[in-house]
Amino acid sequence: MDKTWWKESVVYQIYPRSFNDSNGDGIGDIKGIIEKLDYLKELGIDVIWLSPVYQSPNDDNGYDISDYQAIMDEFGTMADWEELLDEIHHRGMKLIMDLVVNHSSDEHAWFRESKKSKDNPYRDYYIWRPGKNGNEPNNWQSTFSGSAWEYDENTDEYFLHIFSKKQPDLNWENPRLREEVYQMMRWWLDKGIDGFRMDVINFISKVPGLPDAPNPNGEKYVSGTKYFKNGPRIHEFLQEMNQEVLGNYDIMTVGEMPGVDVEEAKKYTDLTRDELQMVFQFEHMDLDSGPNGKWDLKPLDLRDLKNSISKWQTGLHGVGWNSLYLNNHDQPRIVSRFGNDAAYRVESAKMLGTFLHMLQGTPYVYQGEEIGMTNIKFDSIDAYKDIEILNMYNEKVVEGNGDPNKVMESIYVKGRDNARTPVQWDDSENGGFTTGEPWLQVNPNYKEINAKQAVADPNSIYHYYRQLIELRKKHEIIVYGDYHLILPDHDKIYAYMRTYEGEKLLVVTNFSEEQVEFMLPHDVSFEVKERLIGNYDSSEMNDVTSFMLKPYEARVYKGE
Ligand code: TEU
Ligand code: CA
Repeated sequence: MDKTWWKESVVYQIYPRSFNDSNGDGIGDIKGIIEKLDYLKELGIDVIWLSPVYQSPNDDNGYDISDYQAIMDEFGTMADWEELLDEIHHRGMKLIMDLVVNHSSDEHAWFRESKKSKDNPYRDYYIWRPGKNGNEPNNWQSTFSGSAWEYDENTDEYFLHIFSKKQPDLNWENPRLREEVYQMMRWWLDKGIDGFRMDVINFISKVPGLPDAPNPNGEKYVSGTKYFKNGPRIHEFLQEMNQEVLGNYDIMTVGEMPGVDVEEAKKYTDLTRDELQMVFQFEHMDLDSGPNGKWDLKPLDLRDLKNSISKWQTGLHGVGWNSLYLNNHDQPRIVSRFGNDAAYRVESAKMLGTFLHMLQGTPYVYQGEEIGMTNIKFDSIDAYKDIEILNMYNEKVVEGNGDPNKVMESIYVKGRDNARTPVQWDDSENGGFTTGEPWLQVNPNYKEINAKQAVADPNSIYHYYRQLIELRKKHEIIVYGDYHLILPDHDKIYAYMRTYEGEKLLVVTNFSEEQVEFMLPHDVSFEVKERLIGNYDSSEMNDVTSFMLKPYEARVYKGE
């Protein structure tokens, strides 16, 4: 397996609006990020992924871009951004930017032109269709509720928007559009950035004809995902992008790909195919949803997690490369989700970090994860800001007859604002995030959970993450070793073995608040040499054939 820097790196995701506010307007900004770079360096971070900082009307917090080559005023200036890049590079870290080119904002100059007339030169930058029998061109549903089509009176046609109606989909069938995107990408790369995270990049090729999706229950709108995920020309487009842009730079690339499976992911990440290096897949994030989508709550069965992760670990081994994540700005906080954010917050956060960081792949840490930030419960829907939450609530409760308590419960468990409350830096007002009024309320637990406390406490989640990251730098087996699941049927213990050049790593994690006994299966041989890390004090050694695990305990042993 080829060794490269991006396989050996640990990435930290910054969602700038919620990271750190330097000027008291309640909104995180670029200068605020610069103030915290030493904190990230000390954590051991190699690469920073910055969620969008481009000019945007913020219908979807920057994922609706009106100018790809300008910085959002609220976040600062291009000079601030250049300083940020310099400061990151000075510290020996790298910066990857978010690339959002499945759609733009409806306020982008291209779309303003495109709307003007059917023969405008920019018309075909977007996906316009006439209505069908007085209705939308097809029955696809928007990710953010309602139809995926918006009617425009001026030209009497509809445009496609898989996300909000302020996020019209770009038409990748148009070679002029593709060339403009490539130029823009080169412009950023020539400024010295180190790669891209590509937003829903597996959605850019749509099935020609944009057919209606099957609708057995006669609903108004239904998911059209199968007509645009991993679409017919997707590999061609990515190969072209690689040839025109990516392949000419030493950079890191990761494609966000809802609905991708292992077989497709092999194609995307097999380096000999010249597409991308990694994908963000969602299988493990969908295990606690029922058949009706993310708001259909279902408890996690640990065996499902084992099946899914193991399939990805072995499937991509030697072919492509995994990204490893449990959090991002779209997902609830993992300690509240797969852990226990009350009695065992510290223990379970460390256990989940251990589970993830000992796998093969490139780990991503989302802001606040390293201090064990938790989900939020606002009493009123009015305190929420996320367009997905607000549209869903409106559709189900305001316009429909859904039970408001049930809907609020699903928002508490799955809403994206769980991940977006401001980072808790210290125990001063607003957690030290801002001296003003924060754009989204700070989680009231900031007095207890904050970075200042975590840095000062050697037993904190922060220092534990720092050690996990350090171990990855010291032991090649953590990066490159292959993976074997052990105890596949156990419903509380997730244990696996890594092997590399005659060495072995044994990772044992307890996903429950019960004491459980671990027993090494008879057909697995392992001789302990060293205990690498664990989330409880444990002097007891060295026989690992059987031992008791405390609630949410995690242990990692090196041996042969
Ligand atoms: O998300 C794409 C995506 O499909 C999801 O993660 C989505 O947010 C979730 O399924 C909703 O339930 C990306 C961005 O990460 C997200 O923040 C944007 O809103 C979206 O694309 C549109 O740009
Ligand atoms: Ca600010």
